[in-house]
Amino acid sequence: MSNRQYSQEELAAALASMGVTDQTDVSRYGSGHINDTFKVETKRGVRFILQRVNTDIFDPVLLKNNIMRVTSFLKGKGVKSLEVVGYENPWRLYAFLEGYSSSDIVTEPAQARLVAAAFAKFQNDLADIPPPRLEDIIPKFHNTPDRIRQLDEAAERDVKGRKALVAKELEFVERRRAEAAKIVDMMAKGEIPERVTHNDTKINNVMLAPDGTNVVIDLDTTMPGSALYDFGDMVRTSSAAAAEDEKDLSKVYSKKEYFEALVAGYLPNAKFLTEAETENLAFAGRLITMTIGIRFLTDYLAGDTYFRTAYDDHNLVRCRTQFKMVESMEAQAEEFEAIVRSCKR
Ligand code: ADP
Ligand code: GN1
Ligand code: MG
Repeated sequence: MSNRQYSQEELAAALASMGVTDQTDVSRYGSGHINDTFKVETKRGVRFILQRVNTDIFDPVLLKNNIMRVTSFLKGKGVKSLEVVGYENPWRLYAFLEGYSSSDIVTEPAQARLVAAAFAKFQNDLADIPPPRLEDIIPKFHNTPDRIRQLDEAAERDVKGRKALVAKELEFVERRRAEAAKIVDMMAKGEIPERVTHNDTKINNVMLAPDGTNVVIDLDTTMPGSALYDFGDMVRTSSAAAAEDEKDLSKVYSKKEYFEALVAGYLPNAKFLTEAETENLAFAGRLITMTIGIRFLTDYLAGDTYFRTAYDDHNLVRCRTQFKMVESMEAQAEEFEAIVRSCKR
């Protein structure tokens, strides 16, 4: 997505539509790839997060419906969550989570443990949200075979003439096609259950406070899904030794002690997991990491229309980082499986 510019008048009108007229500063905030996020300071000293929802990606009406249902359900349960102050599509205003911070990379195992416990609790908290089923806000969001289909299409069209530059990456995917359908197939056969999941459990979507409390944010993709993809995306981002877009691939690998901390934080708090789910936790890390890499590669081939990018080859750099992470997880597969087995006991 291009970095759309907003005039102060446009931002002021959005804020006014949600009752805020005393802002002293409105500035870009955070490192999300999808929405346009701003921090708002006011004369009263109260701060807000202002967001313009990416309407190229989300149906804003369905999204608002999901967000209002999820946040009010959690609030009713006394679970600290995003507090919706105003919602006038495509704009919305959240209370600023004072005292909490998010990071793009884990720096100690204890942090990975907290993140995994937070997402397990999130899944648990939403397990009994009353019907109707939440909207599939982005259909087939974590459907790896469908993501490969989209990659094939983008490579076929090759609108930017970039296909020749990514032969190695396409080959990487080719070699792993056979295992791509494992989770969706298990779901289709009823071997693993559908749950209400977050679907974007990357490290910067949970805010932590120094006292260890946390708030799960970025609820846009909270919808029916698999706990496996949720755990897998924690492995992708919270076991990584380097940033998602690190160019020096020698710095990119999956840290065993962070993986161990993730399992230790997740399993005791995700008592709902079935045997079949537990058995596939380590595999899920590899699969979603490949899937996100495929999405970055697809966007690179399609001309960078989906993820926000900061420079020309940004999506390609991100793809290579993901694929390096996959290789690192593959190399440690047996050790990771053993960690899950021993933690389960
Ligand atoms: P995106 O969908 O683009 O990733 P997010 O909703 O994750 O957008 O927001 C981007 C970043 O803004 C987050 O990673 C976090 O650092 C910050 N952020 C979001 N909501 C809040 C909030 N309520 N309080 C403080 N910071 C927030
Ligand atoms: C996007 O919104 P953000 O930056 O937290 C994306 C995720 C990807 C992630 C990769 C709605 O997450 O699916 O895993 O980038 N969100 C959407 O960093 O596509
Ligand atoms: Mg986010």
